[in-house]
Amino acid sequence: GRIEEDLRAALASGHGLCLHYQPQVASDGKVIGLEALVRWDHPQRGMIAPEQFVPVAEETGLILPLGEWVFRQACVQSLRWPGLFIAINLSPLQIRSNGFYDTLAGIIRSTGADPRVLQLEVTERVLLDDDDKVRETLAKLRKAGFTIVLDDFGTGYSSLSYLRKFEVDKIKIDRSFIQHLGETADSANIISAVLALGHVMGLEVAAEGVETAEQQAFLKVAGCKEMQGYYFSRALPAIELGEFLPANS
Ligand code: G
Ligand code: G
Ligand code: MN
Ligand code: NA
Repeated sequence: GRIEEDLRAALASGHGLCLHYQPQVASDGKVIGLEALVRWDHPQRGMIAPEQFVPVAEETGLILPLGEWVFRQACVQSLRWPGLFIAINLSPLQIRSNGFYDTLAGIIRSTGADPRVLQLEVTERVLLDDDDKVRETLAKLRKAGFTIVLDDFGTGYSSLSYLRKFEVDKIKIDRSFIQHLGETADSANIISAVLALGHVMGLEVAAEGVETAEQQAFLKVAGCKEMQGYYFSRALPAIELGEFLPANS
């Protein structure tokens, strides 16, 4: 279809795609990292959301060159923001693709980026098959210094067994739990329990989708040390991030 052809052209020319960055803050409000989120400024249709073209890219195989483009771009940008981590979303198809580790390692070498400031966000979807290849790839990436993050935590199936089978460093509590805070006691209880679980397992725990001062206050008291959401900032182009960055960057 049209989206496929146009995306192919955008990837070939390098025009139209860009990354926006959403700050992630510590409990004192200080920015500690940024999540890279891909955007596409289509020549005729204007800004297209990733929900519309990432699935097309996954169906057509274009997710591999798109994912490489995102990763390289984030690596280059990471060099300009020392002291901040950059989180990059990975499609399950990327992680299962042949040579994925070598592809990332090659981009790390050619850009000079430091894997220790790069966080790779994977969803439970990638872990569903429980295959050895995925497990090995993630373990290798972790050994190379990348931080592995389990994104949208709590929305998939049997999340808890993944924590045992796959080595991850960090979990990101899905925004649906944060959004329902204050409606019933359930969300608050689940969030508190996930924080406790993560912490006894030695994992970092982040909350996403924080939109209000009340949600931020609850999470802080509950011991959540990393937060992200519209309350702090939406995703912004790199040049608009100035006020969120440390003074020297
Ligand atoms: O801002 P938001 O609309 O950007 O993102 C919508 C969805 O698209 C999220 O689920 C997010 O994880 C996904 N997404 C954003 N950027 C990327 C990317 O670079 N690669 C992949 N695979 N998914 C992305
Ligand atoms: O799936 P992933 O967690 O990577 O999602 C990133 C998506 O979440 C992006 O679409 C981003 O725009 C969106 N997002 C970020 N902060 C908030 C928030 O506070 N509320 C809501 N509803 N969405 C958010
Ligand atoms: Mn994410
Ligand atoms: Na998420």
